[in-house]
Amino acid sequence: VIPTIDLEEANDQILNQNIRQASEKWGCFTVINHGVSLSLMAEMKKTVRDLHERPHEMKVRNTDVLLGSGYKPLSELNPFYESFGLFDMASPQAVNNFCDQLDASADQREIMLKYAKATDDLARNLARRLAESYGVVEQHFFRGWPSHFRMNKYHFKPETVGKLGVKLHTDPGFLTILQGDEDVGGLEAIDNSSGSFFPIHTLPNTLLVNLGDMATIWSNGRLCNVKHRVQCIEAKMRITIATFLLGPVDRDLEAPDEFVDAEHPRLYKP
Ligand code: AKG
Repeated sequence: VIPTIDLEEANDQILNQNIRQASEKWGCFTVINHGVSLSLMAEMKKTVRDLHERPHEMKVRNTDVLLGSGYKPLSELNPFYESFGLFDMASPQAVNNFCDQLDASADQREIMLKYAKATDDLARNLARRLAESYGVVEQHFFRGWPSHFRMNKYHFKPETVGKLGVKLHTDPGFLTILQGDEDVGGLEAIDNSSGSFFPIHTLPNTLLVNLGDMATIWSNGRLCNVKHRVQCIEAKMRITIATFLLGPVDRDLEAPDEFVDAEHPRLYKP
């Protein structure tokens, strides 16, 4: 149901409006011709799968930079979800540090660096297009905002079918780029207009874009922070990779004046 947007659409205005409409109505959409090559996506998937095979003692070296930003092991609270976390993925030094901790090979390191840059660039490009679509003068409003990388592995088993791998939430940041799992579904989002869940399927060579809480605040309530969750629907291992463009680190986010008028009073006051 959610729109698929071709980022090679030649007319910038049409493209920006498509992004804006999908972001307002659904808070999520898939993109094609997004500039992250099919081979890089596949190599990154394989790298994440391989890094998850590392021994537990090595995985726990992926420690927090900010609270909750590092490795999340399988736990009592969530016995079938584990995830690596890399704070500030736009910094090659942070990516290299992560690779050191996990003894990544030279090839894996190169893939991580390339993929982190490509998806972070894509997230920022989409944020800039949103600003352009509303005529916001400060188009690079996200300058200096960090991005966070999450590499998820779901250990779905016959006994976990019907259970939640990730509970219902909105992403706290501005915008998320997700490389889903083409083989194993389970991601579901809420349709804002009906309140019902719908499944999000992953097609090869596509990426999913989600808008988060920061986008709703920045747009003074116009952009939808889509609610989503992951349900175990079959007993198979599932791997997904998320790039979160977060928000400002040194101040509260305020909607630019372009979003505020008599009909749209300021909703969020820092
Ligand atoms: C998240 O990391 O915020 C997710 O919702 C993960 C989605 C997925 O694994 O499909």
